[in-house]
Amino acid sequence: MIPVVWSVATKLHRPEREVWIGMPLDGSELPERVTAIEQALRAANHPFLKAEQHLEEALETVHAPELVRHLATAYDAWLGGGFVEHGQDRVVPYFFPTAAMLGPIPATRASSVHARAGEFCYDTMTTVGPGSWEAIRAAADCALTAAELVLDGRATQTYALCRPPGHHVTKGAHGGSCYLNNAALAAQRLVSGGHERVAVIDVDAHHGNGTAAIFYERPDVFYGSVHVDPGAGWFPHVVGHATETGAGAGTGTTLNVPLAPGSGDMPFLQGVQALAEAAHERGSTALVVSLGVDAASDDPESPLEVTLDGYREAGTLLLGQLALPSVVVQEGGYHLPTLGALVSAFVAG
Ligand code: SP5
Ligand code: ZN
Repeated sequence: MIPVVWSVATKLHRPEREVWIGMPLDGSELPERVTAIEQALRAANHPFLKAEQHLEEALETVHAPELVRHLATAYDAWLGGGFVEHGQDRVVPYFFPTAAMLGPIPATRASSVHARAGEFCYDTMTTVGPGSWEAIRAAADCALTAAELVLDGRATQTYALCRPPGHHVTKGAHGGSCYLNNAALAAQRLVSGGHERVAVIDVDAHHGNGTAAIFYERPDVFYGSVHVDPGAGWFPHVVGHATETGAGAGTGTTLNVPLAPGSGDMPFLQGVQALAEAAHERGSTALVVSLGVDAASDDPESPLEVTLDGYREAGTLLLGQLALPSVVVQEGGYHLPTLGALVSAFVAG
């Protein structure tokens, strides 16, 4: 059995639409995801613990204060800006001040929220609405509490039922249905709690570009990910390649295993095994698993075709065989009928 850290507030974020190539599509990262996972883990008799609230400063161990402030205030600013009257009831950026746009000119922060949103959010899918901030905070609280349970010795392995997910969030920008980087917060908490070498292993179908960027130049936190090849046209499109291995003091502490669409269990599990070996070889004393189950064959957001048994075996490799003090952080997984069983199979493994 594994203690499950959760918060009912994670359901308050309701992204009813995500704007993709300019079209408002139905949201995929829904509150019902929490209910589905909760039901499966309760049925399997895992004990449930409520997340403890943390101060906003705890979020700044990983994130720029400006991103935290933006997320905390954007929806109220949107309400005050008249955009609901224009027909948009969620914060959606329309303007992106990219490095290429600015060139050498020092930019100021945009005074209006509809322009400012594009400085902090790098896509149009990841909207902010009523209740989003409460859920974002609650997800971070789940990850931090789960890490603290491990640090206190109250559990050796914990599962944080985080929602919204987090692995696409960098120090200063969010996207990919993510707002704050729950896994990076857990890893940093394990470091500050005394673990000199922490490994983050990411089995979500997508490359966790946010976690990768946060730790890219850090020698103390290894980031390893198995994911659908971004070069084959999949989010996050421009990073997540095997050639990215860290830089500076973090040279050699990043390992990406991109997979071809449709590749199934075998390459996925070989990738997980390679990541577990790398984490072991560098003397990691604690593990964070970014558990996305969107690599599953019935998931609408990825083409990886991993089975339920594949996820169970991945759990055996990472929690059973690597057997480090571990915090499992929920990331993606969008097929509600099988979501709970996939998460349950991983932790059972
Ligand atoms: C945490 C996580 O799994 N984030 C996933 C982010 C990737 N989302 C990309 C969505 C691309 C558009 N999806 C619309 C599908 C239309 N058929
Ligand atoms: Zn994903």
